[in-house]
Amino acid sequence: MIASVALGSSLFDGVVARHPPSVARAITVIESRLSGFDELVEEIWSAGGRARLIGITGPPGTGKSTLTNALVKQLRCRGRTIGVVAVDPSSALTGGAILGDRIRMADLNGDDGVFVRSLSSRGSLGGISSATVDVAAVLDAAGYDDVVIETVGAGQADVDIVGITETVIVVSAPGLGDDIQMIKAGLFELADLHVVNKSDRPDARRTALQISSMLTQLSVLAEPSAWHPPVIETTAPSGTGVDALAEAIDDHGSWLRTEGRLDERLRRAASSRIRELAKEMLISRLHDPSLDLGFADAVDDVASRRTSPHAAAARMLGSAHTHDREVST
Ligand SMILES: Nc1nc2c(ncn2[C@@H]2O[C@H](COP(=O)(O)OP(=O)(O)OP(=O)(O)O)[C@@H](O)[C@H]2O)c(=O)[nH]1
Ligand SMILES: [Mg+2]
Repeated sequence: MIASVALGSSLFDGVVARHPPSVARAITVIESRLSGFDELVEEIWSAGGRARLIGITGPPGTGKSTLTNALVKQLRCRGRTIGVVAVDPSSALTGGAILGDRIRMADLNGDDGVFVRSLSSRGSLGGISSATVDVAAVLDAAGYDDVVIETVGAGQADVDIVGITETVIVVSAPGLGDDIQMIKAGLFELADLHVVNKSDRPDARRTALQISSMLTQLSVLAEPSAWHPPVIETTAPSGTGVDALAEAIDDHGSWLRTEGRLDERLRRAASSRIRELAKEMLISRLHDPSLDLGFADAVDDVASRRTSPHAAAARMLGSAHTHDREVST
């Protein structure tokens, strides 16, 4: 116990000193819930809150990783330090995509103002969205000015991650169906900034115009002081348009602050995080064989129609709750 506290403290000192091995180790401790986790996570949380969290999402293959790379370089030129969390959705399928991301990120290697961490969709306790948020919190505590989180726009995980970021960039690219994919995934309305990447392709302008016209339609319904998401065209490999993207991120940040909207975002982030973690904890308790929640009895009662599944589930939650109180006192 004492050793794990000491481990947590010294590790934390390393994190706030932005010592890369300590940052990497802290991420592992948090991701895998290793010894020292509880103390570390408290320290990390109280030290954080200064970084600008930027989310980059969008349908697969639109160029998010390439754009992240270009944006990081652009932000570095502006004198900012950056932590990157890249969630690789396809690694579970191909095993090779992470390597692809690493290669593209390779030109950032050797710069101690940049720290890149890839997470695969599997292998993280508590799920990918939870791991991503925790990694972002470590990078924030480590004092990186910006923390860029790249996820694929395909599911709830993205919505959760979007919920914690200050500025959400939704990346699309020209090509049949990309805009439809974005709408299907519920990403369109989440965007603070729209990027149409691959603007070197001939149909890029048309995609940008489509997005602009959808935004114009939506803006009719918006409140007068609402933020109007700009549409920025980029070519990520050459960095074309990425300076305009960096400007737009600044503009959105200024808008949040002058309009007093930042607090609203922080509260939204806090509530989504607490709900998510409470759900995780509840689920892990329900599956914990060392807790006697009366599951076997409940199965008997429900199967023989003595109890409805509703009442049985409620009873189990009740006992999970009681048990929790016993443990904590
Ligand atoms: N022509 C062109 N190709 C691009 C551009 N940006 C990225 N690409 C290419 O598009 C492909 C996908 O790029 P990624 O950056 O991996 O896209 P992604 O959105 O991160 O992909 P996932 O993470 O798998 O969803 C790669 O072959 C890139 O080289 C661009 O601006 N123009
Ligand atoms: Mg990618």
